[in-house]
Amino acid sequence: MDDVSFRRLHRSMLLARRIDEEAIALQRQGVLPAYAPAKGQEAAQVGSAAALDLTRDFAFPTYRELGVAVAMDVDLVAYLSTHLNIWHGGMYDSQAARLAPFNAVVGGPVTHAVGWAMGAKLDETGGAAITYFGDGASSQGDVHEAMNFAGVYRLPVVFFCQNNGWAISVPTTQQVAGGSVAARAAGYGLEGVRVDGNDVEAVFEATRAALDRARDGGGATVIEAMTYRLGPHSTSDDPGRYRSLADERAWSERDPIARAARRLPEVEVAEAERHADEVVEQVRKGLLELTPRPAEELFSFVYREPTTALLEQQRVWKESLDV
Ligand SMILES: Cc1ncc(C[n+]2csc(CCOP(=O)(O)OP(=O)(O)O)c2C)c(N)n1
Ligand SMILES: [Mg+2]
Repeated sequence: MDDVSFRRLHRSMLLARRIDEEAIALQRQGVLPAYAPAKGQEAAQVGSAAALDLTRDFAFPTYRELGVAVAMDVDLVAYLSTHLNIWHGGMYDSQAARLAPFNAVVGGPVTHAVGWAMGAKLDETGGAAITYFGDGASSQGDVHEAMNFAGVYRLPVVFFCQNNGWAISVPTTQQVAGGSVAARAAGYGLEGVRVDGNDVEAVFEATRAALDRARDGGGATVIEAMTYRLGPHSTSDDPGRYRSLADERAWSERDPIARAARRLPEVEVAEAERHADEVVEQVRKGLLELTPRPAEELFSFVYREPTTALLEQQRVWKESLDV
């Protein structure tokens, strides 16, 4: 990888870390109702998303994909507005950003990505989907059905699992029988790859190869990025109740950002820090300035054409306002 590309990956990871810290601070200050920290997973998220071709690919994130949004250059105020709970989802244009609204249903984005990939194949767009999911999500029935479907129809999709060691308080060892998510790919006729999820360049290369293969009609790949969630599951969680500090410290030593920074001149790291500080300030200001949306929008954009049931709900809601 050339220096410019590597610098860009480091810059995105650092920005993701700083915004993540700011989001936690905003939650503690009562601005965001809740937040799911991504600390420690920046290499997996940024490395994979940076490999996308934004003119034709599409990403389907979970609730923990801030680094993906950063790497895809999504407007971060609009992205984080999802956590403010003032609208259906993030207030960015998903179609333009190539990033679906994030999905809090465990395993949910996986089926969406496979459906999108089916459409891309039928329409011959040449694009590929990437779907994010966790080690915990890999136990969901939906994920297995989606992988089988992708295998049967040879769909252009990359199943990107961030194995961060935990599904809230349940360790991977207690729910991934066989010890590997990537190994399951073989059963569905898919490629399976395990990668060091804290090595941003390795993640980028593995994802780029999988996307190329998908776009060339070679079928889907399961990538299992081995990483660690350094923070709590969410701002309501206390990891001290189920894991040791020694474990967290050991993984902190493998921090993906410090690791990337060691390959860069100090002056570039300082410049990336300065840039991150500037963006954090803008994002904080932007989020604080957001105001609630018109309540009527609760009914907009749910379906392309509203269903009879939805129109009926809207009517009842309007009536209740008149009382
Ligand atoms: C279908 C469904 N079941 C349960 C939950 C509650 N829940 C939220 S996150 C989570 C754990 C997910 O773990 P993993 O897939 O490893 O992702 P991570 O949170 O570690 O990124 C669970 C069980 C949910 N949101 N959706
Ligand atoms: Mg997990």
